[in-house]
Amino acid sequence: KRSERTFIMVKPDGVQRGLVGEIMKRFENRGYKLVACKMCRPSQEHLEEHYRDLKSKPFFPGLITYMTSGPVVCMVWEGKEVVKMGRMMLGATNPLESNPGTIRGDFCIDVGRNICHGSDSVESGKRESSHWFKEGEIQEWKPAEFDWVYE
Ligand code: DAT
Ligand code: MG
Repeated sequence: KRSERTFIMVKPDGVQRGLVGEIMKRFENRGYKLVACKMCRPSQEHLEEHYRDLKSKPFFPGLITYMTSGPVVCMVWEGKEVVKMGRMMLGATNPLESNPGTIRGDFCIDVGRNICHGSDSVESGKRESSHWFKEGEIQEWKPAEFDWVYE
């Protein structure tokens, strides 16, 4: 259970608005472990593959334009139930339905500018982590606080 991984990305609007540190801080503070992190400017093809399940949606072209509009910050976080908790920490897809206290509920308004991405299942956590990171870019390490976070 502790080795579950989720792919979290700060979208171009989150980067432009200076929210990278804030988003990372919430996962760190919770006790989750950062195992990969980089800034990049993904291609249209790379994003179309990432969002392949949404290809038929009317908002797909706009989503790709938004996502290619600037650099993003990609991360992989590891820990107990991190996929489910990551989604909860992000908030609902539509920020207007996100509770205050969640990242989207605290920092954004429109669904097309919802500042962050998080994997929706353990399976997509795996798929997305290896879509965005090469094997050598994901680190295995034991945080000093590990035994103080987990019983
Ligand atoms: P999530 O990002 O919460 O996993 P999703 O995978 O269904 O949501 O959609 C991916 C992104 O696409 C989402 O973060 C914002 C955009 N999107 C989703 N539904 C939308 C809609 N109805 N109108 C505009 N953009 C939408
Ligand atoms: Mg999704």
